[in-house]
Amino acid sequence: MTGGTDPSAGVTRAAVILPWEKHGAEQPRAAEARLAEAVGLTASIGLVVVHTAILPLRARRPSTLLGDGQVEAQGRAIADERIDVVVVDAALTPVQQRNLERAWDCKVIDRTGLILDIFGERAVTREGTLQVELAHLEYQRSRLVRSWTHLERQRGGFGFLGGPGETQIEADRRLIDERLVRLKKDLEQVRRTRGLHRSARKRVPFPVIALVGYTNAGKSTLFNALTGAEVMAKDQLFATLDPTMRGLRLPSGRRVILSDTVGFISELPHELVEAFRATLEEVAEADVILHVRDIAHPETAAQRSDVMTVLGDMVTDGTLDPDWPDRTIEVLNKADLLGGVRDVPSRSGCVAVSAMTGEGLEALKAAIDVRIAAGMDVLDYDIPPADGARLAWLYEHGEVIERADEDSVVHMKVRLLPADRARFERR
Ligand SMILES: Nc1nc2c(ncn2[C@@H]2O[C@H](COP(=O)(O)OP(=O)(O)O)[C@@H](O)[C@H]2O)c(=O)[nH]1
Ligand SMILES: [Mg+2]
Repeated sequence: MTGGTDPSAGVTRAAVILPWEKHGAEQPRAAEARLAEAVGLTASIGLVVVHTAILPLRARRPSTLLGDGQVEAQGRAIADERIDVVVVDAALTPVQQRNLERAWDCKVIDRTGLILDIFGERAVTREGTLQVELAHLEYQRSRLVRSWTHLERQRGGFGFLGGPGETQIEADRRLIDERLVRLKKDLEQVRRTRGLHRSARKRVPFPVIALVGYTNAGKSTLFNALTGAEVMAKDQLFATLDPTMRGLRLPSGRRVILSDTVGFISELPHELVEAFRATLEEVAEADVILHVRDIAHPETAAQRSDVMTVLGDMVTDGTLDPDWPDRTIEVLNKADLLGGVRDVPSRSGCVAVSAMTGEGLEALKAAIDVRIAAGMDVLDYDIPPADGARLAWLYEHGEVIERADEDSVVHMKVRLLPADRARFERR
């Protein structure tokens, strides 16, 4: 994030404003849920949200989107709260964005801009980074063009001679176009060699558990509750290590790595779909997928099918193995809001929990253990007693089911992950 920061406090103070068009009877709750999502997204890039508002939209004013009275009232709150950045949870034209920045004397970003920031921070793979950069440049380019035509219109009669603004924007546009061409080439190249990269990355020493689900479903809360980490939610700004991966020991004693991913976002702007998919790549690498759901959300069923559809599409384009449902546990989170885990209707493959109260977490860990074991191979190895290193390796990475020691050989029966089996047999 750029924009005004308060160096003494070390935080960027943000407001989140949701322009809301009235439709449908259910709307107050839907608006609250949408605002909560936008607040969650804003907080996820380290901004501190100190002011929020839901503003009914009567007409979409071309100059500011919002009405004059709304702009003024928000301006007072923004000054009072010493706000550095305002997130407007809507699509703003470049003109609207600029006019609001002038009226409020602070940085203004719209929904697409915010989401691009989040993706930019969270893209891990080379392909993901390129994909996000591509979406970012296309966004910038569209802003350039539109603000240029606007300036031309303002300049009126003498615009046809081409002012300094025009040549500058032409030059910027050319630069962006060149960069776009290069990016697309790089992206093609990376895609062609994707298989190679993937097998190289497969060498993480422990099984990986990926959390997926909508923003605000409780992924980070669950991540913290399971790993006992306190840093995530509030201190993200100061975290130097990758805050999205952390180790965890399961009831069996097995160590795994938990990986928090970018959340699904309602009504994802069309031009960001590819970039979002790219951030989900780590899911394809995971040994177990935890699909975290907010079962108290008004649209919980629609959210679930969105997640299933996107994962299904990843199978179609070859990014995800078709067996992913076998490796997935549906986590029915926020059970406390429905009266506790016993009051949540459940099916097999689902575990009801409350990441907030901790209820159900032991059952969830046990379920993860079962999933991992189900994906393991049971193997027999004969190892010379002197080969302590290989024996130790099996204890460290596998589950020893039986051991029979003879003078010249140790018979071992162990459960190993397919990847570990390959690694062991290569030694
Ligand atoms: N009542 C309740 N709230 C929860 C629970 N888990 C998370 N939350 C809240 O839901 C909001 C979003 O949580 P967060 O972990 O940031 O969601 P993420 O976007 O999926 O990472 C926060 O305000 C959490 O405090 C839960 O089990 N019960
Ligand atoms: Mg989160």
